[in-house]
Amino acid sequence: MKILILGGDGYLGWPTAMHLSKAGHDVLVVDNYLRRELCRETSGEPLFDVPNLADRAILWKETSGVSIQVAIGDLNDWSFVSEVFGSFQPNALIHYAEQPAAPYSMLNRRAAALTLHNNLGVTFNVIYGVREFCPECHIVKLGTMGEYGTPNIDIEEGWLEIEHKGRKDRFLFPRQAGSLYHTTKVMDTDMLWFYVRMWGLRVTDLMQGPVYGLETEETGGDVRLYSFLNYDEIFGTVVNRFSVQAVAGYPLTVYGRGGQTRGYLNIKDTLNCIRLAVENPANLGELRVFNQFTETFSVLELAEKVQKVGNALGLNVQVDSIPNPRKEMEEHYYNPVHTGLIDLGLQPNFLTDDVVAGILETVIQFKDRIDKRKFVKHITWK
Ligand code: USQ
Repeated sequence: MKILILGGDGYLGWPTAMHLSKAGHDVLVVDNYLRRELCRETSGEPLFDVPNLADRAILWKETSGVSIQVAIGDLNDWSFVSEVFGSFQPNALIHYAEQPAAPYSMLNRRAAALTLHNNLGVTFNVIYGVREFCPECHIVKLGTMGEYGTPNIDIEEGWLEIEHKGRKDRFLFPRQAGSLYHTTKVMDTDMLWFYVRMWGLRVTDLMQGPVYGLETEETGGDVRLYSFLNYDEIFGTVVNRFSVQAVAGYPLTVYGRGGQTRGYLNIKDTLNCIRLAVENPANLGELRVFNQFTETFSVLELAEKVQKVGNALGLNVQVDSIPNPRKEMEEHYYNPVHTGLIDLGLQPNFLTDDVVAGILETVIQFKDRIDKRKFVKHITWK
């Protein structure tokens, strides 16, 4: 298939490009380096430098023999979208091209506005790009489990049948996001669902939990092919942050009581889920939703796991509870369904001690580059 990867420079974009090109697809990655710019602006540089897309594509060609095409530009700019969609004519596109950090979206008005305009503007242009240039193209959109929040009922896979006063209908599962970033994903889903109903688009919306890890089948242990490892308070996600804190000898920053439970997945499983979704497309006129995670943990359970494995590696890992900068429930019910991707054939890579050790060992190679000032920046939701 001809596959466009929008946001192809990101934590997931580049590994996805390697994975799908290795699987035999014709891949074009698109990015405007926004994430790199925002990381620099907020002193959130990743643990090690990552080459730009053109250089990564050359490196990938040298190591795998497989080509990835690159286009640099802003998907909020319609003329750029027209050029890319019109000339490439994709069969499928993976839409990662969003400002991905919840804390960044809560930083100040400017950051909030950027998140809103970028995320919704790109989704809107993608919808128009598909309608105008490739109406049968399958849109695979990265949503988030955070769209659902933490309701006191089981979370279904996207849809809920409701019986009201003796009548029944099927609706999108109620959503109540916990940050402006997560709210833009709710709005994306609503916009996609609207155009699925109006224009018969073909869409898969992946409600993904926080991802961890760097190593994939394609990197083969070559750190030059690794993605960004962010560990700062804004762009770092919890397992990756705890791993860097463990290596730095910095007490793991559990927010509040640490009972916040989420569905997590290994970066390898993100790639498998994306490939399964692309290779088994939704129908025209269908908004298909999958809950994309493999196991649930509380934050405290994650900290204890990293502590146990870190100590076995000779690190002295402490766990701290710090005031929660976010507004979220620290004790809550959490039982999301996640059978759709398993039914398509996903075979999960769980968060075993070996996987945690692998992340810690990678971080240890870059121990000297850890800047402890990045761990806590006091960005609050208030
Ligand atoms: N947390 C801590 N200590 C830390 C960092 C985080 O206790 O040092 C807690 C947070 O309060 C939260 C949980 O860990 O309860 C997860 O936080 P996170 O920063 O790993 O993830 P989050 O901000 O929710 O966002 C990440 C990705 C986002 C994706 C989302 C999936 O950045 O792009 O959409 O995970 S989900 O969380 O399911 O919404």
